[in-house]
Amino acid sequence: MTEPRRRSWAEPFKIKMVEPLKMTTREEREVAIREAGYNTFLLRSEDVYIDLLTDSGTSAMSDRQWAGMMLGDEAYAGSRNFYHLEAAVREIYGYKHLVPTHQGRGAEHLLSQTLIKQGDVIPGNMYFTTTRLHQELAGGRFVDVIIDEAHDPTDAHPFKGDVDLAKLRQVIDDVGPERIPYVCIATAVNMAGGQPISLANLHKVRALCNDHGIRIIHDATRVAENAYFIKEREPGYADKSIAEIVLEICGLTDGCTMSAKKDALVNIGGFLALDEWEVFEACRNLVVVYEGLHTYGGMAGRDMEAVAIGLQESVQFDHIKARVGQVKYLGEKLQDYGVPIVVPIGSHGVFLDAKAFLPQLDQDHYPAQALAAELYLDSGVRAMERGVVSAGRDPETGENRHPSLELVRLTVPRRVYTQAHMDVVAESVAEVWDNREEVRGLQMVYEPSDLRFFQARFEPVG
Ligand code: P70
Repeated sequence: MTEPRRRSWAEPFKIKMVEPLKMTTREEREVAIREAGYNTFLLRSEDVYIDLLTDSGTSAMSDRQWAGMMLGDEAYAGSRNFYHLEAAVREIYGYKHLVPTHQGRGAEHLLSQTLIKQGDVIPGNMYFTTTRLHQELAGGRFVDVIIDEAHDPTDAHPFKGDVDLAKLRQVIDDVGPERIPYVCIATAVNMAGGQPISLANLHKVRALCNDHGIRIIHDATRVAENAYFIKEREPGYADKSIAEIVLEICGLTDGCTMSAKKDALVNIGGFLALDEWEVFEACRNLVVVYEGLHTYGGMAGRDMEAVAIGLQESVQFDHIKARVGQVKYLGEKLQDYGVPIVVPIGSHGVFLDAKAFLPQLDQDHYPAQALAAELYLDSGVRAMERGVVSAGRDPETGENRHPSLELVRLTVPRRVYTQAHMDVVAESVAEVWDNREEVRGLQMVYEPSDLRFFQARFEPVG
């Protein structure tokens, strides 16, 4: 018997337009990162070689999406593209009513202001920065009910996005269902490292919420990526299509907030989708105050068309396999170098475990922030801190939150970089890994009040 020959896979597209990248010297990068206050958010993108800050709004649109941009109906009211988008959301996600917004946090804002009252509690499978802030601004308090495994970067649980039902039951018992306007369920949980929730778990969450008459609102930002992991890992789903799995997930929830800048492959856009008429109507009333008319919500007609087409593309198997496959390729390279990363490798990026990478640094010296700056210095690769800076301060005590996950996210934009770019990234991380003992910590010298990670400034300690 001969061994079956290895069969490689490649991207299911070819490249029609290119954007040249600027190369910089280490001396130039030293100046750039100092001027940016050692915060990769404050770098000029011109000074970045491979930009893995985020997968948000950074993906490459398809020729069909670009063609759709030319079909933008820029009427103030009743744009044709709105109806296309509404039809796509109904077909792919199955939610009844659509409120367009300029991006994900616009949807979070409308939903939080509509459903949350002072003193309410919103359980969720790990916080997300903007989501939690909007819950807090509306007078609510977020409570984490994700399984413990999600907080351990070394635990290889296949569904680290799962809800711990005992924790959720406890919150319901403690505060009472009337204080819980909804449970917030994210797919491909971002802050856990792009970790999926299983359908088995979501079915149980639904049953528990049904027992108490509690809604579930879904952060659908990366639902197609979650669906891919379900198809790969969850018994009984191997023969289901990504579209079928996405519909099943959405069918177990009452509505969603969506940043279309991720799964839906556009540079800007988002929406809120809801099954309940009354909640929809209340949000539709608010959208005209904060975003724009209810048939564009801050998006141009052309943007809505690109989202409608991108949603269709997001559930195509070849696309999602290559997308998640490229992240896995990078993650496995890093594992080969012995670099500590969050396992299992996530959906939209590889997350370096900065505590294990830089054990000499106390969390109050911002190891993830320091590591992201060091990586930029080495090669011009831009990553994002996802640790103590991102976690911010507790609004009640004013103290820094100390999350167990202190991570640097190497986020892979969709359809933008080649495997060769991934090789360069992996080699740069390996270089920093080899010289890790020399990396120094940082101190914060400027701290904005909200979402501080975006604009905070740092200096190296002594
Ligand atoms: C990222 C981006 C955005 C996002 C998300 C989930 C699961 C909602 C949103 C908000 C951008 C970002 C946002 C805050 C901090 C850092 C980066 N995530 N839910 O890079 O959507 O950005 O469209 O308002 O991931 O992960 P939007």
